Amino acid sequence: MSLAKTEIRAAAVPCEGADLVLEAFLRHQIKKVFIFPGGTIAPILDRIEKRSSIEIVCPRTEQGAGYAALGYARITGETAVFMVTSGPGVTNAVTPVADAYYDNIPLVVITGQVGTGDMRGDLPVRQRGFQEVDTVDLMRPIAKAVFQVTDISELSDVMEQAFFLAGSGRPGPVVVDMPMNVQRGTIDPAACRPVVKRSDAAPLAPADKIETLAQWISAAERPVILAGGGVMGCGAYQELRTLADKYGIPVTMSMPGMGAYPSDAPLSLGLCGYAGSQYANMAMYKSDLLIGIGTTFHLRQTGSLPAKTVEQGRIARIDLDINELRHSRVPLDLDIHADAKAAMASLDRALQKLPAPRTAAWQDQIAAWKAKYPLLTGKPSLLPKPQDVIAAANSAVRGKKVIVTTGVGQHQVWVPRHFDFDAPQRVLLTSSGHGTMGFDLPAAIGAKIAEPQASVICFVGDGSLQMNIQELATIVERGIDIKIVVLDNHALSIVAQFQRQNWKSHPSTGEKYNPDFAAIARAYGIAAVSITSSEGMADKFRFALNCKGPVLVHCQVDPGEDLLPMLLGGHTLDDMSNETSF
Ligand SMILES: Cc1ncc(C[n+]2csc(CCOP(=O)(O)OP(=O)(O)O)c2C)c(N)n1
Repeated sequence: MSLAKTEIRAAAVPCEGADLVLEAFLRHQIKKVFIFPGGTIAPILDRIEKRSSIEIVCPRTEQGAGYAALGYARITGETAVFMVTSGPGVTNAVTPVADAYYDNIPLVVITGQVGTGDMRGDLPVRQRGFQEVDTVDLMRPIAKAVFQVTDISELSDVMEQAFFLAGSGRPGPVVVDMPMNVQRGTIDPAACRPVVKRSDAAPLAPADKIETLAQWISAAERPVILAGGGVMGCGAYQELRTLADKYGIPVTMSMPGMGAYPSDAPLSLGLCGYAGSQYANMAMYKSDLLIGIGTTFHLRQTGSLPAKTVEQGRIARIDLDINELRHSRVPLDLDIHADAKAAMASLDRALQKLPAPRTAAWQDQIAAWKAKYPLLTGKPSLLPKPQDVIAAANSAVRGKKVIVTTGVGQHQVWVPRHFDFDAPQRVLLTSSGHGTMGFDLPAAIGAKIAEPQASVICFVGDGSLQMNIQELATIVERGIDIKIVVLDNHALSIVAQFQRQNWKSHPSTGEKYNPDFAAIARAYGIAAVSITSSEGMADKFRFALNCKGPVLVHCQVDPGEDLLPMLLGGHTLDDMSNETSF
């Protein structure tokens, strides 16, 4: 894209704070900004529009803009820019910022703020400026860094730091709060604090620890790799495949790690943890060497008994974040502070000099567990099973490059169980750490903007869809070709299941009235298909997912389906529950 209009700025001396923000965007080759407008962000929007070719993407709410930015960042691998106005714009932005923090997504967030003269500061009053809110304190616990620029001469260097911090090391959101008078203030660029270019180098995999791990792998009889979002973040798919395939090591994945290794490969164990399969969890539990790569060993992956993650065996962990290693939830026998890609390449070199592990018997054992504990697809019912819906969609797009987004709930788990992932060809975007309903639709929009050639499918529960359903308008307005598959069970079913399991009833989560989502889609101008029976479902999916233009597929699915098996609190990984809550 040509950024020719930006040269106009160079001639303007002195310049305004808003020009300096734009200049930082251009220095970092920002091509799109995701925003929801308001008065205190208007000066920067004006500059972007008049003096650059950067595209302003404006969904219908701050959450919509935030999640579109996250989808865009995940797919491009670049830092995305998300801008909101002060006050309610900021408070609405909190949730996507938290998502970026917990799921390591590089994001620069520009928040408008009242002028410095209108700020409450340390006064014991609630508010001085209209739409004033304490952005710094609100964002501090959910951002890698938060800046408030009160001196225009520091603005350019603060922006530089923001981009550096967002994208370096373990990525995340960085917030820059911009008071109105700083955006509109003027300065001679020569008077600005110089912009310091920062760089960092990923920690080198320590040779002695790599050697130790290589020896452990060589001697292991039952090794398992648990690949997490860190493998996806650094694009180390090939290194992981080399390690697993060359040395016969089965691979399981966390939700953010799905696709790091192909779901349908013989050594794949798919999703692990509370919602994974019994065979994946069995393999972790019975392993003699569990190797976590770019994963937090979160409660959701290893259960509530961290000291009993493996029955008898060693645990090694490779991570870029030293604090994660120092404060590992699961006790470690070996920690390796390194970038996953570099560490796996070093590990392969070290393993080449050692006898390969003998894992044939282990692989046979895992095949036996796969046969004994197949993924359940529920009892027959009149309405289609959600698992079958996802499997039908999976078959309909076989061979295509596909990006999948989800909401949060049962459907979020059925997707990695029944849809095949294989990055970078088939990628899953989902809200993992923060687990936010409403991530689904806007993240799909951002993903499609990032990669227009890919097929983008948004699997969404009826509850999650209604969190950001207004983004159907953005889809139409921008002509975005995404396919939306609504799994409508008239329930907030994962919570309903939890309630029934514990208290035998499901107040406020079951038997929800829902509108005809297909009719709603048509009202927005989106083609829609309704599915109420398994008969002909495969053909409907083949048509809906492969035609041109956005389509919403409204599937009425069996409300009597539990997410099973499930790893409940207080149980070890070999002991998932199959007990229905109904
Ligand atoms: C913003 C937000 N509010 C509340 C929750 C708690 N919650 C998790 S899943 C869920 C129900 C989701 O329902 P639906 O999207 O229909 O998915 P289903 O479980 O039926 O597949 C709720 C209420 C959440 N994760 N996010």
